[in-house]
Amino acid sequence: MIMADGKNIKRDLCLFDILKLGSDEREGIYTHGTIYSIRDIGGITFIILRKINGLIQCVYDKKGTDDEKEILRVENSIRVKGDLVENEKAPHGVEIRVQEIELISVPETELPIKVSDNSLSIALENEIAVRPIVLRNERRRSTFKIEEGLVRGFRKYLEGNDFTEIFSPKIVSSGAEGGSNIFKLEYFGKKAFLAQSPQFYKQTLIPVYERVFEIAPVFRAEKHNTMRHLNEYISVDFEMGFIKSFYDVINMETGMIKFALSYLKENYGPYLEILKAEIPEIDSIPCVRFKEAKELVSEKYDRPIRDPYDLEPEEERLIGRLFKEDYDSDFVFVTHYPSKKRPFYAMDDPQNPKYTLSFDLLFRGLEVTTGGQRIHSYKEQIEKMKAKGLDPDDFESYLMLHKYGAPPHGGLGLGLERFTMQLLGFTNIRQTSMFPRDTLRIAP
Ligand code: AMO
Repeated sequence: MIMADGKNIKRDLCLFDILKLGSDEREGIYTHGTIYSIRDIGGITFIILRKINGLIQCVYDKKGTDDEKEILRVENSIRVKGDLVENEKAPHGVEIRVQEIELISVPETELPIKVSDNSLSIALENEIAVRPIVLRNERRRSTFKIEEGLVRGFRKYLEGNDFTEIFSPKIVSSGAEGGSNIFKLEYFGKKAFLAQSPQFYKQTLIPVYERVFEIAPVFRAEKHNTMRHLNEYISVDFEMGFIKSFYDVINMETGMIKFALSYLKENYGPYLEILKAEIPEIDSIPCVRFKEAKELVSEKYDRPIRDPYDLEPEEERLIGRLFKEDYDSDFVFVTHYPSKKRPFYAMDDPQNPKYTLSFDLLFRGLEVTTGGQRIHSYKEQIEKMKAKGLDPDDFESYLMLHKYGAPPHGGLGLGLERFTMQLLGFTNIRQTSMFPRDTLRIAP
């Protein structure tokens, strides 16, 4: 009988192992990978292998047999034995002089596009249809490694600040964010929805854990295809209790972003280099009130204020530009959004209830986060629901939070794909969603 003991998980040398080999360990090494590209120069074959964390060059003195022709094909998985030698022109400054090649697996057919092309000249629409293979391209692979790095950075920071990680249901009985962008489900004869956010659950867990976070998919039935909307995206949510004001949430987010960006720089250097990503330096982030931000932009760029209750995409861009020009900041917190446009759980500003104790974070001119302080008093919450035309009976389980007591609390939701898109200087959110869901697509 086979008994799994969790011990036999060794593999051939990975790229990082290879780069660490001492001068006396470089002969007769074994490694495996998939052939990314092949170049033939004067009878010598240069094979670039795609490995777990990057590319490595293998040099093969071709003998030209039919067997070898079979082995040396793009996307074949192979295992090589050879000596590691230095070559400053090769990726990472080393190459493997191959002695033996073992063929492990062959594709059924050739790739429809050359995935090793750096520029990958293919329109985004067409690219998404063949994402499963385009992801094999180093630039695409790096994009999603960086996204992973961001998530690891956010998670590490929140764990370090005593947040408990939660996993809330995505099939829910009521919408948390209001509006019509909610997917309806048929659930064993009952009305159900796909969660627009983990809002109710993260608040519910405040009296339990005081600080919670979740990084998970959420669903929005956006009916239009835009550069910044997906129908399913990854929301980085946190919620914290015993806050003195929503600036505690703003400060926590500033700390989280600073940490995640340094974590990226420290641990994801090769991927950032491949994409020539410019990581912003942050010391502190300016905060400006919604109304003032609108007026500043209107004055500086001579633009009429059209919608007093929300920011138009162009206004967001201009606020971003203004804070870059005047404060050299890639980020700006816009605070005190009008109550009219904020959900029913947002706490109104006692100084002026037309506005809320809430904020958005703009990164290079695009909203990447919404957050704020929540209502924790039962009576206040019921009143605000009614004022917004909602029936408190539809929110019975959520209202247990208020009914049975909760400390002042607040939190936020950050759109992961939007954040990555801005960080990498992309122009379409589909570039940072591995398998995007929009009105046109549920596959791949
Ligand atoms: P909100 O609805 O503003 O707030 O969403 C929070 C953040 O999620 C991102 N986002 C999106 N990303 C891609 N596609 C979409 N369709 C999409 N919609 C939103 C944005 C946005 O800033 N519960 C609150 C958060 C909170 O207050 O804790 C919420 O979900 O980056």
